[in-house]
Amino acid sequence: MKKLKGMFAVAGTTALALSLLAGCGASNSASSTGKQGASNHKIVIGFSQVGAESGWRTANTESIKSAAAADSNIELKFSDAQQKQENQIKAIRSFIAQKVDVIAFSPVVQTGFEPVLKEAKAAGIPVILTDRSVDADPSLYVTMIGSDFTQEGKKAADWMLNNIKSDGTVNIAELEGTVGSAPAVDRKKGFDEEIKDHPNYKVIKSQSGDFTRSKGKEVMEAFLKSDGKKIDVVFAHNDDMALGAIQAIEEYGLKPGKDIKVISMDGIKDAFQAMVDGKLNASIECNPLLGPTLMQTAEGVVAGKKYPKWIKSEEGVFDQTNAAKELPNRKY
Ligand code: GYE
Repeated sequence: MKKLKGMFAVAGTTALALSLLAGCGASNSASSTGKQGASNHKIVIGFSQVGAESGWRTANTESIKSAAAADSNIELKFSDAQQKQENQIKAIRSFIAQKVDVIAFSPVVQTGFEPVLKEAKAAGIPVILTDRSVDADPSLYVTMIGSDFTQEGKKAADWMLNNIKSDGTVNIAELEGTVGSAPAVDRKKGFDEEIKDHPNYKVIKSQSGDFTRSKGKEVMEAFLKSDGKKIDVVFAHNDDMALGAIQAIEEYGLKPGKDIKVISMDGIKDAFQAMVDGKLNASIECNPLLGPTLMQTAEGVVAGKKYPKWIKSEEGVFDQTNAAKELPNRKY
């Protein structure tokens, strides 16, 4: 498996935002490059969050808010889009009207942001993407801080191919993330690419559970109703949907983790507990602790520093062999 070479490392436990990303001098120079005449002008960042759909998201929001609060040079304007792109576009327009210094957002879906990104560019406000990418002209944003979701999908498939072996057919039920979102599109792509040369592994069901626990449970209930006897593996695009599916499997009278194997992504604490309890088989880590890197990058951008188009996270894979040891160290 190819190892990710990120500009900051998670190494399974801790996010280390390297100071080389933005440089320590950025915060001091920011006031001199800030608005005219305001010698102690703070950098105002307008941030539009996806919503509050998952444990991952809660940790991500907390990381962004606490990193901003810890930086006396930054003022954060935070807006929650409640998983709706239209709310996000409205929030970005309002940040433009307020003349913030930097706009940052985690796009709910990949398409449809070009017009508002052009408006930000015309207003001279730099845009930093966090967590999720967009399908747009890359000159419309400075950088994307986040994970390689295709790689995560591949890791999930590799874990399955190495640990769930069978001479017969392995039937997979897939719980997809939010339709049109980068993690749903790319995790699926990576997983499918990895299993395509293994014809006995078959995705027999695939539907969106919108990254939430309740939707994951609901969709899994429907899968069980139609194909309960056939399903060998659940591949969920995040832990929350897997945790919902685990509940559905139990209510159906089967043992999650044994009768039906469950693989998911994120690596939140609840998923570690489920692995320790033997109900979840593996979770592919996705690092939500992007706050410190976002603040450093925003300061650097205002100070005129240049960045690569993608600041990648480095992440691990956990299963029932190492979950108990890691659980006390989890930060989210
Ligand atoms: O996996 C999921 C959340 O974009 C990586 O969004 C993020 C995903 C994460 O709702 O739990």
